[in-house]
Amino acid sequence: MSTSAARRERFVKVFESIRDELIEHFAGEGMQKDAVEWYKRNLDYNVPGGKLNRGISVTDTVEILLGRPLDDVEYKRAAVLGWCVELLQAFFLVSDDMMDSSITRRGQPCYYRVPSVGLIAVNDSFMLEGAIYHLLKTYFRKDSYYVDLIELFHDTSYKTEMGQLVDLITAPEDHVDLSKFSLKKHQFIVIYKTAYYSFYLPVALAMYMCGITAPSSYDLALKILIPLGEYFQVQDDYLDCFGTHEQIGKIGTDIVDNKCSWLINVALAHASTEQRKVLDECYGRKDAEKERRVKEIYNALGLQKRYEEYEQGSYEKIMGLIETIPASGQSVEGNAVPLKREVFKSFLDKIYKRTK
Ligand code: GPP
Ligand code: MG
Ligand code: MG
Ligand code: MG
Repeated sequence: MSTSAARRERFVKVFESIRDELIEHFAGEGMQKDAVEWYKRNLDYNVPGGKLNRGISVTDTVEILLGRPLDDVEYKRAAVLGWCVELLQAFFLVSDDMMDSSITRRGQPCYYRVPSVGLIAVNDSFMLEGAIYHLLKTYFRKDSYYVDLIELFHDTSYKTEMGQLVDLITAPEDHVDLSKFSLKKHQFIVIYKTAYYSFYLPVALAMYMCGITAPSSYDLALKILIPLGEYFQVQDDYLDCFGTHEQIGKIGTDIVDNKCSWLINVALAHASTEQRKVLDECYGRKDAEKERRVKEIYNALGLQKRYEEYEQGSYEKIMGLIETIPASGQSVEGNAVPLKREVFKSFLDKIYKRTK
């Protein structure tokens, strides 16, 4: 397998051609010149600038499942699916940043904060989503699994929106009530808002493309990928507070936004009566000094160390789940190829101990 830098470069090359195809189609609808330019800026600003783990996982998984390098046509199709995941992610992030009142994303101002954009970002986010279905139709219309791909994108988006809803209503701006938080609620939120679209979606897309049809294979993938996604969002919650802006490309807002984050739940479980009082007074307030006092308590409670323990435990748990797959792969009648451990190991390796 090629190096990760080479894989990234090959994947990004495909974005340029997809973007040009989308723009060309857009212009072909008779759209005026400034609208065409607007759409191009939307795509360039919001789609390619991230870590691309989700998108590249589609091409990596197809390669692992087929057990050989992909030819140019196969690679392009797998990469189109990968870019569809990245478009979905861009759609979510543009709108999430408005809902979370975030400041920066991927080292640049959040899209809605670009002066000429503002609330037009709402429509622009819809257009990023629309591009997914346009691409699926262009590239997969004739395939037996075309409807499976569409359904998968629809079902996954719906689940993510359900998670986002609970994330938002558990964090009202005007009313802080920490007794409403729990690790159980946190788990529900992160599975729905992150795990399905970030982990199950890319692998399931690759599985459809490789001729895996048995529902039991999708169940098995889900059983491993949901805990993996949960672990990933706990990392995101941790980095929101303890990651630097240079590392994560964004400024954390979870404390000020009153979010039901992993950190506050662990802090609540270990806080003394006095510390609890400070958390009640300072969490979820638009006040930098209060935010600092919450962080002080996080430090006093040794949350960095507790996180490292969680990280270790998650890794072992997920490796254990991966090893429930036979070493030779899971072979099911009707599937064109077996489901392999390496699919999940390669995904786990991409995120284990990440700092960005
Ligand atoms: C991550 O939450 C979850 C999402 C980005 C999904 C958003 C879903 C929508 C339906 C819009 P987060 O707010 O912790 O992410 P970040 O830390 O990157 O802002
Ligand atoms: Mg959010
Ligand atoms: Mg956010
Ligand atoms: Mg976050």
